[in-house]
Amino acid sequence: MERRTFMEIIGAGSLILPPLACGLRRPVAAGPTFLDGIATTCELCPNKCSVLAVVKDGHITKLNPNPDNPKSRGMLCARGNAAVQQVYDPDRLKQPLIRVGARGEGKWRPASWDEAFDYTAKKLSDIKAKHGPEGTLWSSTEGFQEIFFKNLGQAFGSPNVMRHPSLCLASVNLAYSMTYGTVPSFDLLNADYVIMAGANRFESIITPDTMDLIGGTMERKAKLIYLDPRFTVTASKADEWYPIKPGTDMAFILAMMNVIIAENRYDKAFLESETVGFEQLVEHVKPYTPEWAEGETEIPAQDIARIARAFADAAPRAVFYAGRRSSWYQNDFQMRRAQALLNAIVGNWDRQGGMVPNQKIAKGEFLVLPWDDPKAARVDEVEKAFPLASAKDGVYLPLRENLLKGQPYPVKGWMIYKQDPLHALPDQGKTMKMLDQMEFVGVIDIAMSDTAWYADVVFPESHYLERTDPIEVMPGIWPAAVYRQQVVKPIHDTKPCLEIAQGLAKRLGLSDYFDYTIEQWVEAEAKELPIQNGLEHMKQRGVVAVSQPKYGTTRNPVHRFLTKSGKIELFSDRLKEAGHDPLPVYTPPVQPSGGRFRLVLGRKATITHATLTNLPWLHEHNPENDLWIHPEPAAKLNIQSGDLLEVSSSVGQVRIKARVTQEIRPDCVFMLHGFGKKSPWLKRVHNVGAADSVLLETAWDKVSGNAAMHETFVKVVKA
Ligand SMILES: Nc1nc2c(c(=O)[nH]1)N[C@H]1C(S)=C(S)[C@@H](COP(=O)(O)OP(=O)(O)OC[C@H]3O[C@@H](n4cnc5c(=O)[nH]c(N)nc54)[C@H](O)[C@@H]3O)O[C@H]1N2
Ligand SMILES: Nc1nc2c(c(=O)[nH]1)N[C@H]1C(S)=C(S)[C@@H](COP(=O)(O)OP(=O)(O)OC[C@H]3O[C@@H](n4cnc5c(=O)[nH]c(N)nc54)[C@H](O)[C@@H]3O)O[C@H]1N2
Ligand code: SF4
Ligand SMILES: [Mo]
Repeated sequence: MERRTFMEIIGAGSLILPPLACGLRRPVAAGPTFLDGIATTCELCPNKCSVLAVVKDGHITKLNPNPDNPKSRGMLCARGNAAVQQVYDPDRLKQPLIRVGARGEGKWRPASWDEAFDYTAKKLSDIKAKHGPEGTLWSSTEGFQEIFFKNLGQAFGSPNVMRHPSLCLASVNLAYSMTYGTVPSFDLLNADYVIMAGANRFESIITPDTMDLIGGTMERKAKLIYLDPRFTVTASKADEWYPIKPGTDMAFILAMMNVIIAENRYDKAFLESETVGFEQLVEHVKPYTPEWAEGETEIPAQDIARIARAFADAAPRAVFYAGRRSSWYQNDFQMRRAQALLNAIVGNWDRQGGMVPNQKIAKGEFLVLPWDDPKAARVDEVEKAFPLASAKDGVYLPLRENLLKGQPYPVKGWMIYKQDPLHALPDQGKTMKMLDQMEFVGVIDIAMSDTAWYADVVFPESHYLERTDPIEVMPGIWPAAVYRQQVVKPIHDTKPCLEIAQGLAKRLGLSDYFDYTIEQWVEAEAKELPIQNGLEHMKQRGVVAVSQPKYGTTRNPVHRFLTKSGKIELFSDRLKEAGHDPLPVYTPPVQPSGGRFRLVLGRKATITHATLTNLPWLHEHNPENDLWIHPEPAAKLNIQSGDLLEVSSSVGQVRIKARVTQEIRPDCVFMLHGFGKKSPWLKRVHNVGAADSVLLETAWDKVSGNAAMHETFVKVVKA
């Protein structure tokens, strides 16, 4: 694609959506597709939008959005478009590599796949002989081939299969599960009143919420109230923006409940029939008045009271939106529980424009030979320390603490799939120590990430446009099953994760667990799709979806919520039994002292986490990160935009340029993720800007074990 065309598509600085999406206001029912291309599914972030890839003479020339998918609403964002460039990126991994110099020295020798498999299998077998299979850690982030990597770790016998949620959304998921027995979606397409607290939907894209919010606020005029210490793009599109004092959202929510209950604006019939613990909640929120909350949040009491009334009046078409990345504070679970309770008392559950339990699309499953359960307990001791958390996903930061102490047993091998722990975990120095104490580190990636740079063997996975992956069901109000099929043959010596797992399995004596092809796997899944000739349909269209959402499926007298009481639990006995507050109790956050600032994090529409900053089309939009600082403290510190700063926390120090802006509160600073790379192969961002993970301190939420990434205070001086 011509560069100019691409720039036209992504626009300049606006919300980054191609023209088709802007013209598309409603979910598209399955119908004829007027766009050409091979149907597949984007892998550049967790949304998995549907794509039609245009191929000319064996070369991908363009990616179009596929309007069949009601979840992606005919949208393909700037990152999704830039995937073309990723395939042909000269900086991508092109063949297996084995380290020859010291770790991090950057001396590699290209290896054949046989060599890379033999070498890795020998190392893993040696560790198993010495420490047992539990002496290995298998960590990964979501992706359609992640299942094969997890299966290999489990078949190997390790209990230490560690997924990403405890860096991302574990606390919000647990809060809604403990309350409703499930994690719902929010019907932004039909809501009349939306409150978002630090859910930066116009930059942190979640489908279909981002597109529905555009429809909602710009076309349908639904009210959007937005709380964020920063003036984000979402703030700029909101009806009201409040630069809330960080860490005080729970005070705002409790005060809203105080008003709604005191003024009898709650849904009495719903509370009586569907919930337990309302009497306790009534007593609990009495002290939390708007006047009290004003002192905590710095949001005027009259605004809190007015918003509470308007929210209750608009219900059930009113939502306090849950947010996605809930790795904020040490009381994150309880803050999200407070949101869940606020939604419950206005009765927006399972109603159009409210909070709706997710629907799914049926699909088949390929049955693999079962392996034995691991003999050892997990090294993160999740069952003991966080009995309510998801034991199968684990808790990453407590795991790192234990691992560094060698407790309860040593872990000496680390296999990593589609994850960059040096950037994804707070305190990069500590993660580096964790890498250092490993006898073996193997990374499966598409790029030479920083973690790959410190590995012993790097396995290049084929790009998503070069692979066929399992069919995945994306649950939601408009659920979809999506398919990723190979668009072009791998252009370098790369393999999909399944074949990497099979290569290792063969040498580890585990081949029986991987005795199938991706085609057989997909065929088994497609057989039970609710459509005729499922596989053929998927190859042609890439999507099976519902044309209309279902509301109210759980609003009937026989429905039981998947909680202990079978009802929505406002007061939670299970929390009490586990030693936690059964109703959310507010504790004021510790404030930065001694001229320090709270470091807050967030995203931009053209970056995914710590990646894509090296890709030319996107790099142009994000050449370097900088530190947002308010003009008042900047003046005191004699800092001007562009000045080089030294920013330090108790665990690290970075140099980064200043951006003096009123778009942030005076007590916070902010920087984007994805810069200050150690890997010289990411040449545009190698030593450019700074990595937030260097500064972030280790802290986690007490109930879920989710990382708490807004608890770090930093000192800022001119360099
Ligand atoms: N400091 C800080 N830490 C954070 C966050 C933050 O905002 N700031 N956000 C948190 C959140 S919400 C999340 S979800 C996590 C995400 O944490 P990570 O999953 O580590 O996120 P990414 O930076 O996207 O890194 C993914 C890696 O996968 C590689 N990759 C991409 N596509 C493929 C593929 O198809 N196959 C393979 N094998 N590899 C691929 C990329 O090159 C990259 O090295 O980070 C968490 N940690
Ligand atoms: N473009 C893009 N889109 C993405 C992703 C991506 O990497 N890039 N990643 C996807 C993933 S995995 C996730 S988890 C989601 C994350 O999406 P979100 O859940 O929206 O999270 P963040 O973008 O990290 O935004 C957090 C916001 O909270 C604000 N904030 C900080 N402290 C407080 C506070 O105390 N109170 C309030 N009210 N606000 C606060 C920050 O300033 C920031 O703007 O985005 C998804 N979508
Ligand atoms: S939001 Fe963008 S990057 Fe994420 S899946 Fe969709 S098109 Fe791809
Ligand atoms: Mo995330």
